[in-house]
Amino acid sequence: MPYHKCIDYSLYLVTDSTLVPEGTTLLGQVEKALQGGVTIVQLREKEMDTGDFIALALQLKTLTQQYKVPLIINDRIDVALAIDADGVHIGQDDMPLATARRILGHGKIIGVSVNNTDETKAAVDGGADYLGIGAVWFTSTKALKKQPLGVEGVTRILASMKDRRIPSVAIGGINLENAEGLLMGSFIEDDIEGYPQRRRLDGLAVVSAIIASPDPRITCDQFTSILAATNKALNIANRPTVDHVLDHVEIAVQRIRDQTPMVHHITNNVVINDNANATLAVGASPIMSQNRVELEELAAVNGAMVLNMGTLNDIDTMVLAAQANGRHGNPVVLDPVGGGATTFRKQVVQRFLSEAPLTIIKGNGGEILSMANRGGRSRGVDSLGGVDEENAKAAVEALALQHKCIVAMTGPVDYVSDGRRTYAIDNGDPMLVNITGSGCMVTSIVACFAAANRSDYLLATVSAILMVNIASEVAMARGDVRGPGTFRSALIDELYQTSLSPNVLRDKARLRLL
Ligand code: 3NM
Ligand code: MG
Repeated sequence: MPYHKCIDYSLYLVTDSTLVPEGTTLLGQVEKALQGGVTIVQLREKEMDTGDFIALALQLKTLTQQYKVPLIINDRIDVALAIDADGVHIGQDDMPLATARRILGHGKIIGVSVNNTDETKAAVDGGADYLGIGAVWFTSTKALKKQPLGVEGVTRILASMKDRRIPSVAIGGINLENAEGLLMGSFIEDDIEGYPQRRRLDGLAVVSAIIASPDPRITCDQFTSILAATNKALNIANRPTVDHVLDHVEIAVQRIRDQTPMVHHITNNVVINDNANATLAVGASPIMSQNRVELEELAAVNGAMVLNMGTLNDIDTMVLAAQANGRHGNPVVLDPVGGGATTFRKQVVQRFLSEAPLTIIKGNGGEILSMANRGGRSRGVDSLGGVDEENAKAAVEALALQHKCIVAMTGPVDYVSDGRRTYAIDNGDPMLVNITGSGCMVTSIVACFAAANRSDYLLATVSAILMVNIASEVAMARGDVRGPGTFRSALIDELYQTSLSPNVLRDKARLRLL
């Protein structure tokens, strides 16, 4: 459910072909807007025939793909399916959310328009990926059925989403003059479980101010500057940097230790004990149940789920468990163990991708390259050494964009991407490859971090991988490790001990933003 997809909603363009200035085209205007930094596009055509709509949508898809930006179709699920768009946006009078989800599956984005707290609750509970909150102000782009919300109404809706928050954009009458006031005015800071929680709009959805602009590129540059300036004023990192990660890893670890999230594993028989011990060592609570009867109850507990396909005993139960966790807002981490090794495993990966709400995919080089159709061999379940950086980056970015989740590829260098930003981690002792299941252990730790750090799954994943890798270096540096057996114990010790303060990290972390 909430927040499992990783999408940048900050500058959300909604199209309207009736508003383009004389002498310009919709595609031309959208391309300029993409050059100016639009992060997501919704094709909204209220009057167009289906054939024309599909033709236009296909052209737009070619364009948005060039800019690595998702394309959402307004209302028309048939058109979204026809062109394999990234998702749909539905209004309160359109197809019901549950029906749309059944048709589109979990791999697609579904946004819902809301105007009050009841609609908001229904959309969040129903598994929407994001909200369009509106209308903020009067607009000549659309005939409004209800009074505009104003900044105060938007704030009320944001505040109503307590701990179950999903990304939200505001829409209706937004322009360069009022954007900053809306972003700043709707920001809320309060305390949930001892941590400051910041609730704010994740983006601005704009029609006429961009589409009717004489130069959408300049207009979007200006919106982007406003978004950056408000982020700065609110002390929110604009584009996560290496420093941002290093400053936040310690609190990310502390959150696990404070919250003790439950991490439900359906993992393989080889690593089950080590995964449980590693989970405990970082401060989370492991449960290794494979029984279908209790999966719904387990999913209702705050935590995360590991879906490790090393031993595929009961795939249906794995899918059901992932769906139950998704419904309850828990992140789901897929480890596609041996994913490229056999035809059967390739099919199972495809099934998980379409039926399970995945938050993070964490595999080794062979598995991730194979999923991205960039070669990649799996020999049994072990990894096959180094992958060149260009290929690795391309694979994690493509998969993250395609499946709208975080993708991590582990190996001598680890790569983590949300599709737009990719980190490389050069840490990790070579001894890690001499114990079985060290990759599966990373997946467990990723799930622990994701469970306790839901507002930033990219940061959670990078933090987790840094932690295991640095713990492996510290373990080897102790001097009492004589081989894989003692290393295995030392690694679990160091996961338990390691405190990743910014100072320690600055000393040890070898993290690069590619
Ligand atoms: N939906 P402009 S308001 C498409 O309230 C749309 O749900 C709204 O256009 C809602 O940015 C709107 O030109 C139009 O004001 C917004
Ligand atoms: Mg509609």
